[in-house]
Amino acid sequence: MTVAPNQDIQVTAFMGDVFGRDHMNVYVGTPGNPTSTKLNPNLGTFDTTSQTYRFSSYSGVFNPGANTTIVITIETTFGGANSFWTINGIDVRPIGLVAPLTLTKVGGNATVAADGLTIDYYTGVGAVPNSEVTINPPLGTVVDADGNPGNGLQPDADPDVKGFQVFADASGNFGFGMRRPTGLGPITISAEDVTGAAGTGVVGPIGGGPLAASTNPYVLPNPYSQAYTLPSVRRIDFGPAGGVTASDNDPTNPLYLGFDGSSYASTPVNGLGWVGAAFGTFDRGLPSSAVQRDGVFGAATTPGDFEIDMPAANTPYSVTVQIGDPAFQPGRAVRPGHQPRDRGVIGTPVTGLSVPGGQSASLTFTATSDASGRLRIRFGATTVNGQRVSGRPRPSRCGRPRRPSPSTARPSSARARPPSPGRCRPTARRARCTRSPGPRRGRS
Ligand SMILES: [Ca+2]
Ligand SMILES: [Ca+2]
Ligand SMILES: [Ca+2]
Repeated sequence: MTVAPNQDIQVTAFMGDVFGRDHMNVYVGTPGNPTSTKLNPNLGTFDTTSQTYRFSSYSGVFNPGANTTIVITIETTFGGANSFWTINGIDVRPIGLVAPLTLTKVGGNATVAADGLTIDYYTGVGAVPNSEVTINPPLGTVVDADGNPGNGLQPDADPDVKGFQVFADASGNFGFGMRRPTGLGPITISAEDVTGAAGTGVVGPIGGGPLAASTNPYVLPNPYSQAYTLPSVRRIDFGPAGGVTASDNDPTNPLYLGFDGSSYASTPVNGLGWVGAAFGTFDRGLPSSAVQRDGVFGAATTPGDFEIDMPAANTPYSVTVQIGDPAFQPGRAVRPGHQPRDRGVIGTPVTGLSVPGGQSASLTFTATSDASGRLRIRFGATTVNGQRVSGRPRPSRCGRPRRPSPSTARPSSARARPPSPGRCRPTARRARCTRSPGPRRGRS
């Protein structure tokens, strides 16, 4: 097709079928080299085989240089479950004709805590009336397809299309709710009409080649950036993703963050997770409490290091862990500890704690963040149900680092002393702790 030379153009390919398609590529090139530049960044971009959606819309930005003709080529490559390519529509337009969408955070654009729990609402204007807009934040999860927190969470407005869509109203306005990430970000929230007609944020990335625009991915004018801080208190309920998570009347953080055996990525991306490995989860169901019923486990030969990024460096934090398994037989050994590690996390190991099946133990100790604000806690031959980190030494209160109240603060010598397994605090129900004659081999 004919295009104006020497200006950035956006190409949007809408691909799919009622049958699954896979291993498809879309190229943008010139008559002399039609497959020089690939739109899709990888072979999975347009895959719909074994997905819940049947269509995928994807955009990228190209610059044809002195060429006035571009060629778009669609192919299906060897492999995959399907040997046909299909395409439903293509939109090509100068980047200046991508109608700008404007996003606004309800309540004002503010820096908020990356708690992984709170849902923030955003409104958008400038869309084509009654159009379909894909909301695509790099972190966080879009969970509400309208701008109304009072009517529950509306699901993805178009399950047939990859990603989370919302519909604009007759005036081109739309809204959505997004659950905060656990990482520090910051993030640019992208929103784009599935046809490519309007957008804000980031377009692409494309697979690359000589026609790639000068920035890849391409940032549209006036993007919306959301900044975060790391929370001063983290409460984590380990268990399968999407499982039951606990809540109570804690005045600071009434909700626990559900977390599975996923790996730590980085401070900006997730701010917490298991270092260097991913672990399995279990859920024994009722009648155990939401915290106790499920957890993460590892084998005796594979200790688990859980890292949490906290806002303050070189600061003592109170850490409470709850350990046990509602279903396991007596004799299982657990060895929690926060141990010297290769990245400067320091602490004294706690060893020999044994929690019989059907019981759990709560253990509180102080750990000091390193120069980057990181805490790392090692669990050996254990399962862990939940974890809380806060700046006060008492697990029943919330607070900020370095400011324990006089009535609750322990002497510094007591806070620095390693906890004894025999002193651990009983949990709410029938849990108790016993001193083990020594570490025993755990099973999972
Ligand atoms: Ca809603
Ligand atoms: Ca969708
Ligand atoms: Ca749990």
